[in-house]
Amino acid sequence: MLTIYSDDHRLHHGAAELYRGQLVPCFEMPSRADHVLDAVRESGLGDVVAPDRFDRTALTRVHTDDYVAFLETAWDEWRALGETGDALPYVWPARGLRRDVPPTHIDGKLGFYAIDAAVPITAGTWAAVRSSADVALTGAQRLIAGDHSAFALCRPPGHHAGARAMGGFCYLNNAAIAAQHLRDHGAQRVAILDVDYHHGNGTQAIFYDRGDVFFASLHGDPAVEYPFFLGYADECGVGAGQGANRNFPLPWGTTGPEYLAALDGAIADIAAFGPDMVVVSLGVDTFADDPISHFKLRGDDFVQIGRRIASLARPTLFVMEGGYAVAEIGVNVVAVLTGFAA
Ligand code: FKS
Ligand code: ZN
Repeated sequence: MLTIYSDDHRLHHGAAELYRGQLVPCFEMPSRADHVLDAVRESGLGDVVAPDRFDRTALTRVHTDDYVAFLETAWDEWRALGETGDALPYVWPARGLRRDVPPTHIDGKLGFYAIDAAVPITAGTWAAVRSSADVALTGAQRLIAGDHSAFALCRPPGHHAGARAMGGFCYLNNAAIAAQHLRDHGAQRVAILDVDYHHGNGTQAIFYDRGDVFFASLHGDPAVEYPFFLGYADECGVGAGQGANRNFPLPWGTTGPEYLAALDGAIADIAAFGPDMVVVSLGVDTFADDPISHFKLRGDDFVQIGRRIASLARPTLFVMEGGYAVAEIGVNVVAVLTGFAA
């Protein structure tokens, strides 16, 4: 299995995020990707290659033009205020406020285009974000070219980003952009399986009214877990997308066997949908020692995830999402990938 990776991810390194009333160092940090890359290289999984550059139009197949334009210029607009620290939103168009008029001031734009404050914008954020999408698109292109699998070692992650919103460390939705690229270049039906600990609200919302892209997600119950406002079991899709969305909210403390039982359900749904190709939003923050999550998966559980995905017997693109136990993130990612490849 080929891994696609770019050092450009380093250009995005937020200083701090708000966590329980304190500013703490960002959990989503460059060393995460370094550990995954090291583990991939040690594993003998296959070669590591640089991404190709894709047209901006590959991004606007999923995101709105005004949102991409916001991401492209946000840092320059922030710097023009005389600021040198990270740009962060602080006000949002919540209930009772207008969300039909995009503000022109950067402070307003940051909130208009964000679902939360976990999305610092730095001088290098756009370059890193664009490169992260290129990594996913290059992986998708490998499947189109006939490869059976590929691993897009993306950073920053993507699954919380909606068509017109950033959030939860995510700016462009790499998995959604890759899935759309597969649709645009041959695949009639694509399934996205999201095994990150957090619900992939952005991916769900992007494809919610479509019958050609199936979305299944296993995640911490949104009643008690970020992103809180999407990810319940009764969200099944609308219109042409009715029945093409499936959520498996799971309680804090979920163990490997319990998780794998739910995964069997998701795999069965995907098999019934009959996709030509599969995209996996691969987060390993389901790990027992993850500092911000509450599942109890370990070692062989990750191998089993990979094996079950392989049972679908479809060309499969793995797209890196979360995982914050930095020292173990590489081992856990490689466990999924080698479980798939075995
Ligand atoms: C800690 C509280 C939680 C936001 C959590 C975001 C999780 C991101 C992720 C992704 F895959 F996108 F990276 N804050 N401050 O793991 O789902
Ligand atoms: Zn996560």
